[in-house]
Amino acid sequence: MAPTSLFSVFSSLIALTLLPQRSLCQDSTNYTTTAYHDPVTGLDMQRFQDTASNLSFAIAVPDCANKTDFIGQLTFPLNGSAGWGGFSVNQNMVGPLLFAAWSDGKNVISSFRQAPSYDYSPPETSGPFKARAIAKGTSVNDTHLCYTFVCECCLDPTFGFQSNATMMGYALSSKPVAGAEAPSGVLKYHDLGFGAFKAQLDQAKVSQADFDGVAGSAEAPLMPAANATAFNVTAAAGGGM
Ligand SMILES: *[C@@H]1O[C@H](CO)[C@@H](O)[C@H](O)[C@H]1NC(C)=O
Ligand SMILES: *[C@@H]1O[C@H](CO)[C@@H](O)[C@H](O)[C@H]1NC(C)=O
Ligand SMILES: *[C@@H]1O[C@H](CO)[C@@H](O)[C@H](O)[C@H]1NC(C)=O
Ligand SMILES: *[C@@H]1O[C@H](CO)[C@@H](O)[C@H](O)[C@H]1NC(C)=O
Ligand SMILES: *[C@@H]1O[C@H](CO)[C@@H](O)[C@H](O)[C@H]1NC(C)=O
Ligand SMILES: *[C@@H]1O[C@H](CO)[C@@H](O)[C@H](O)[C@H]1NC(C)=O
Ligand SMILES: *[C@@H]1O[C@H](CO)[C@@H](O)[C@H](O)[C@H]1NC(C)=O
Ligand SMILES: CC(=O)N[C@H]1CO[C@H](CO)[C@@H](O)[C@@H]1O
Repeated sequence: MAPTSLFSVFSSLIALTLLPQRSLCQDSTNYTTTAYHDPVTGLDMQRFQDTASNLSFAIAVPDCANKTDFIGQLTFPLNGSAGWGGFSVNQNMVGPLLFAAWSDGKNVISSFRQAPSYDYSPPETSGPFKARAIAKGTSVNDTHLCYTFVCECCLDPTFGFQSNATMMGYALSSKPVAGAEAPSGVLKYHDLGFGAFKAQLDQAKVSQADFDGVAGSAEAPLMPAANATAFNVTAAAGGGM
């Protein structure tokens, strides 16, 4: 899967300048998740790793039908605390449930977003979805962020998740988040990378007991800012490139 064909960009001009760079560079990224044993949670997860940017996203789902929760682990480099990384529940940027995490200099701050267009920081959105940090798998310093979390009610078709395809998107930016102390922080362009990957969720299943064992230690969710807009399910159904 070409990284640039999906999870598109804020302007087609920028897209044109990024496309050749990524496709000409030697890129050993495998855009299908592979097996990953996470030593922190002890879970056998599936993990995507972007070798160009060093962003990785690991996922485990409970072995039980009709579940919308997952345990995720997002890691990526920071530059003097600056930057943000995130994922989309499908291959698109415009429409589906998005998530971003960053550092406020001390802690990991995160929020859910929904992009009505490509051309500005996707506004914060509110809904039944929640991210709850797993403290033993969460750390941040000036150069590195690791956020291990339970994502509750995230893999819902209503929010753009397609259980038949299980493509997901990722993005990474080196740019400082303005107002980083709040979940409404302003996200700048994902200059370090973006794209889609195939999340092999069938192979990311862990027993409900193991899932609950890890999820049970998760902290209270970081609540969205008061002005977050309610998630628009109509827009999620429409999708975008
Ligand atoms: C990517 O990972 C998948 C799943 O493990 C594997 O089947 C495939 O061979 C890998 N592709 C490459 C190019 O390594
Ligand atoms: C990614 O990680 C490798 C191995 O640690 C390192 O050599 C490389 O500089 C890193 N690249 C980026 C963009 O952080
Ligand atoms: C880190 O940020 C500084 C200041 O913006 C910049 O000069 C430098 O190139 C960045 N380093 C990396 C590895 O991106
Ligand atoms: C930042 O955290 C990473 C990952 O835990 C670690 O490898 C690195 O040494 C840390 N950097 C500093 C300056 O502590
Ligand atoms: C998955 O289902 C959605 C919604 O029904 C459809 O739009 C999409 O084309 C399907 N994808 C695949 C790979 O079958
Ligand atoms: C909420 O308020 C913050 C801070 O004033 C602002 O940056 C953000 O764009 C607002 N979000 C929405 C969804 O209006
Ligand atoms: C929700 O999205 C649809 C389709 O993009 C749009 O027509 C509608 O105005 C949006 N609703 C709200 C409340 O923004
Ligand atoms: C309501 C709903 O989504 N039900 C589904 C639960 O999972 C089983 C097995 O995967 C499906 O057959 C149901 O349609």
